[in-house]
Amino acid sequence: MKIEQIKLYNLSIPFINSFKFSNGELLNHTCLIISVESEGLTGWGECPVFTQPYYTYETIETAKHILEDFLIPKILGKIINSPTEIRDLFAFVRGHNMAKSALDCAVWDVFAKAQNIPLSTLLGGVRDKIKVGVSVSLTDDIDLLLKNVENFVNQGYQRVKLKISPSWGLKPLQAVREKYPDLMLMADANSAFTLDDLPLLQSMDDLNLIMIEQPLAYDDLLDHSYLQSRINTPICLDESINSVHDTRLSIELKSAQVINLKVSRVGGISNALEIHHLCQQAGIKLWCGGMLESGIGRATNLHLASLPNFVFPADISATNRYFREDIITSLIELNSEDSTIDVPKNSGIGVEIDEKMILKYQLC
Ligand code: OSB
Ligand code: MG
Repeated sequence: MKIEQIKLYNLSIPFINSFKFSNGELLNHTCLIISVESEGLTGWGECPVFTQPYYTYETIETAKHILEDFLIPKILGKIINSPTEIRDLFAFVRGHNMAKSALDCAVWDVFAKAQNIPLSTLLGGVRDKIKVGVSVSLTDDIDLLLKNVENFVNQGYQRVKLKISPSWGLKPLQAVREKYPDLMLMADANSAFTLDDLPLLQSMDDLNLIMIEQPLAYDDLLDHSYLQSRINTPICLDESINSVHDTRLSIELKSAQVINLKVSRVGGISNALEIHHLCQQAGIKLWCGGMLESGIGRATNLHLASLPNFVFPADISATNRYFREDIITSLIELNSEDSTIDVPKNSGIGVEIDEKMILKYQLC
């Protein structure tokens, strides 16, 4: 397919409530949206990057620069025979995975649309609805936390992830566990702990958590390996896994039993697929993470999460968990009876883009 046109939109969509984690607080979902036009079809991809380098080193400004000055010129006007070519074409840029992922996902979408099949079919997906859970913002106000969790549980979410920080100790987790003895509960530290917190991390073993996500440094695999050998709760890596190579190292070092796989963090669908297959062989369980995406990234994630080795409920909640309005014409909704979301059935990512909303939330 000839890549005829590529457009980039810089958006800021307000959240219903701010999202707080150990590195900062977000009031809006900032992202770059990419469209790729080919043979009368349009593919869409999202770069869910923050304005500050809180989570990875990328920011809106760096992603825009890398896309406009390096990645877009590399494929614009070229003939691409398979979306798997994109990863190799982008290999000349080191890192900048979120920038790469947006364009890579848009090309995968346009190829699935050209074959008139859902993206999940092109990827080898095996299910048409995805078990999902919800990620709950950081707060030390226990009453507010319990109210927030109750609200999500009442909506039908069966798996809850609490953001945690060492300064507030175990109290938030203990309070939720006491009220919900059987809930699938987990914690995400976003790298806020060190090995000095070992006793605190060991005491989490009493809380029957399904996993603890990224307790230690964002660029560490060795300390996580040490920690995993001293706690029973499975460690899940998020920030530490940015490539196939990181995945191989974490398997060799036994740094984690679970990986939270985000297509944006690993630089696109080809890398996500390779990591998926590698983990499947190595007995490392996956689940699909989220970056507070708009409907475009949320839809891409639903297709990816249909692959067989995604075994824990995904961080893909319904649109109304975060947004009053979205840039797709239909909202993504929770099936409250079984805590699932349907994989969109139409071709490609399977959702229709609301260009009026893109213009409404576009920054100049
Ligand atoms: O660590 O998984 C994370 C959101 C932004 C940045 C990092 C993370 C998160 C989440 C929310 O936990 C996941 C979602 O609902 O999209
Ligand atoms: Mg995380």
